Amino acid sequence: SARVVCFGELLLRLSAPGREKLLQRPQLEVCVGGAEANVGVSLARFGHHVAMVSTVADNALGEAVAGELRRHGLDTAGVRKVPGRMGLYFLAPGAAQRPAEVLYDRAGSAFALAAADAYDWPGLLAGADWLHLSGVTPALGANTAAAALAAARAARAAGVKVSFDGNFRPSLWQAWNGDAPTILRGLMGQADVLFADHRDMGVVLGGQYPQAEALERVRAAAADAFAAFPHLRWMACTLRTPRNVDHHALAGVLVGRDGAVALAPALEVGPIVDRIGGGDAFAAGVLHGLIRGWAPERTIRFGLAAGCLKHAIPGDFSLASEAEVEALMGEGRFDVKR
Ligand code: KDG
Repeated sequence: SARVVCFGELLLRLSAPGREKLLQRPQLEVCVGGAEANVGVSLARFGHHVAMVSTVADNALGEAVAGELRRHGLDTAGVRKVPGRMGLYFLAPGAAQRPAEVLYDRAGSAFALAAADAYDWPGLLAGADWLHLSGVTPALGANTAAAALAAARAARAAGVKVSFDGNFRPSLWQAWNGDAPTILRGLMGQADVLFADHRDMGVVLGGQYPQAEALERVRAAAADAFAAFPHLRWMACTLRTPRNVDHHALAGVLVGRDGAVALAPALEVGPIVDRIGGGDAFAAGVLHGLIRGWAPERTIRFGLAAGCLKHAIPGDFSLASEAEVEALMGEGRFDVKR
């Protein structure tokens, strides 16, 4: 197993019960989320040692969030507690013609306000094999953008592999007029593994990708990414075909620096219980395969099955074990369509 450090904001998620709109009834369900923590929880389930690095509010909410991560096997010694507030997000799951609604309430959170030099990266990364980051962290403001870049650079300097999930969130960047292309390019330039599709690459590299087959667009984006980012060895993404709010088809693609493309054929996913965190579960599954040294085909099939399985688990975290993911891969419970 590997030692993985995840750096990012820990959020409380407040969601309307069932298919209700927000506060349709005066009741909300609470769980813990945050893209990087979601990846960490999956990796811990798959047997890795995962340390979370973050900053939370020094109050009962911050305590509860750190405790929840520990309950799922994460090491929280690197979670700083400072006076301030927790970031929140509100969710109203979609239903039929009504799309899901996500409302962030995280401006000025303890994490967003933490100074870039608040983290002792050489110490936090000592003994680690991987550092996982995502594009959510630099989208929160200049402090967190600098912190993410410092983390990635320290990892490179220490020989710790860097995994980066593009996770482009336009509304967060717009809130402070952040220069997403430049900042994301800087981070991707440190990455060994990149989770991103042609849309992310379009934002970062300004590429125009052919209106051809989805797979061709991913291939073109990957070629651009490998040309732009010297350390990059793997790029992975899912290809999603929406059916309706309850159901979609997901395929997976993993491209290597040598141009080899491994495909996981599309799986039909639905009825969807909760799709939030599906991308994080996919990233964790692919990382697990890369850590294990599996062949690219097995790695991407495992990642895709892990991402699909998350859609059947309520909350942000995927609690699926390796055996459960493998059972899904083998069982062909989903229709396999090309
Ligand atoms: O990938 C899941 C995330 O979207 C969720 O946990 C909230 O971190 C979050 C974000 O910034 O969107």
